[in-house]
Amino acid sequence: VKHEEISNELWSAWENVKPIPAFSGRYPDLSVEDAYLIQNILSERAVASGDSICGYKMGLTSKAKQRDVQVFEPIRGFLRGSFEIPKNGTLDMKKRIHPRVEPEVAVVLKSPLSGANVTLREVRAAIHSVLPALEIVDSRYENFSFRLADVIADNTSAAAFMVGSLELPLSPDELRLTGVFVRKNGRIVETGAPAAVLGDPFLSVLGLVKSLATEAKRLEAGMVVLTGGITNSIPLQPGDRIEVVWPGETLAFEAV
Ligand code: 0L1
Ligand code: MG
Repeated sequence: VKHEEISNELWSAWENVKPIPAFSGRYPDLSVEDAYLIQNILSERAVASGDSICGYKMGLTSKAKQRDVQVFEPIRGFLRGSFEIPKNGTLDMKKRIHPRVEPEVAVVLKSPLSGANVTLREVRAAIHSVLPALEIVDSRYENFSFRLADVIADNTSAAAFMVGSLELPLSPDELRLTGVFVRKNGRIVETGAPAAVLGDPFLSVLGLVKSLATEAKRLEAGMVVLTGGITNSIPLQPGDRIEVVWPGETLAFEAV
């Protein structure tokens, strides 16, 4: 498979805000391994262009998201420093193809995590804080239509994210049942709780560390991890105002 060629097409789709057909149609034997190689080329290119890798994201860790896109396996992508949007900021729709927003739990690390044999206890000990977050996904594929290898190659549709500052419970039992809802233009459109994320968002971090270990990579202190969409993602149009409401903190932005 032509890794360079596919990564070039994805990079151009991103830069030119122009969707492309999924690759699995053209390359039926595109594997998950190929897809992560393509994703790595994109991350190297992002760094070469002056951006940083500030963390990672897990995708498709909830049943809601899996059903939404008909892909039934958790996947990993990288977060670029330039992806972060400030609280109460705006999302520039001219730079987006067909963006959607989803509520997530973010984890910030105080110490590195690595290795295929990492334990949940080690994950908990490495966590600095658990924070409310939202992710903007924006598939580079036409009609948000793709298969597993396509979406991995496309850096799991990663496009932007926002992280709050009010810490959520560190105790897994409490965190699981801390509710969140999403308001779009004043009306509640989705409700959920972190239990939707593999039953425990820290398991998402565990899976991420194991997945990175297959490439001899690790999570560094200070990195942000998005653990995966809790609910279905919500399509955005210019003029939409989104509020992701957690107990004690609301993350809001306006699509312009
Ligand atoms: O949870 C996620 O971030 C999913 C990423 C891939 C699927 C999508 O584009 O919604
Ligand atoms: Mg997500």
